[in-house]
Amino acid sequence: MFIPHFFKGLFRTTVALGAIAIAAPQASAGVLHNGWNYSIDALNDGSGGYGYEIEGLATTETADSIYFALTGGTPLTGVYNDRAQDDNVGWGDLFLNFSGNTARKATNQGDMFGIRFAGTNDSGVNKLGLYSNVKTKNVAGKNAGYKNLNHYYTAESGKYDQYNTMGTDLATKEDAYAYLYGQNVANNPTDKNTKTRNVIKKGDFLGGIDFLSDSELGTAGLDFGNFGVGNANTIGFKLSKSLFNDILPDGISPFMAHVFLECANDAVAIASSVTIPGESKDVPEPTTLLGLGLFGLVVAGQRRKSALKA
Ligand SMILES: [Ca+2]
Ligand SMILES: [Ca+2]
Ligand SMILES: [Ca+2]
Repeated sequence: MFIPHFFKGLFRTTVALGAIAIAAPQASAGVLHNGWNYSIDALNDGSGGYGYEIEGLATTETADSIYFALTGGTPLTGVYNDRAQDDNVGWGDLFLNFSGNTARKATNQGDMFGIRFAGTNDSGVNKLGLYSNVKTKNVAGKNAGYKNLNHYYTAESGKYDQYNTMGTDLATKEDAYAYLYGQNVANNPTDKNTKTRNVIKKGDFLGGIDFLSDSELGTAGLDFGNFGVGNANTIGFKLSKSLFNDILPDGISPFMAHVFLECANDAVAIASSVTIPGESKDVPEPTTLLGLGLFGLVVAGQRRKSALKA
């Protein structure tokens, strides 16, 4: 069973927090810098040139909002490509998984969230914003891309199989396969069992997102330049934590986020966490703490069980 190192740390943090009932420190993964958590992607694994090169994904939070930022050679509105059905290849949708399970299992169980942030892409949902209970689909075929991940990794003698293939937190293709499809697939990836699912097919709309300008992102502390990237296109947006009311428990929720381009020529993921404020932040009620502890224990327990089976 694949358990990303950082993810394991996050779950431990959650459990410990429930047990000792101390004010929540910000759980972290990836690379922390100036208040943001960064996952820097391989800089030479974008098939087709710089227009299809993801450089990084970063996230942070304030008391009431979650922030995401993406950077690379692909602009928010995509790039012209006459081999795509709509003559345009851009970003897929960003997926958020709080379940502690693989992306496939989370999706099958109705636990996957998705954010459509690229208004010109081929998403199956219309409005930009956050969706719950998402089903996913593949649009790489009509965007002149890789319909499956095995094809991407074996194309051109494996030149796109680079370290940090989906950023810092899914560094190898085995990690990527295991997170997306499960360990069995990671052990034997084929064209058939690694279909690229890169946009929302359908889901329940929870609310919109607010885009952030470069200067707003800078004020918020974003600094891709610290890692030598972020010189071309940086896309940033935030969403209100209130969209997760009655969905996520109060306290720290670890998550995995990932995004592919529409052509699946590049992808990146990040392991991070968000703290959902309780109704009484300073003096948590016992039930809240109990809930938090149980949530962490249940998730950690599920993962241990999975690990035993694998
Ligand atoms: Ca890349
Ligand atoms: Ca397209
Ligand atoms: Ca990548």
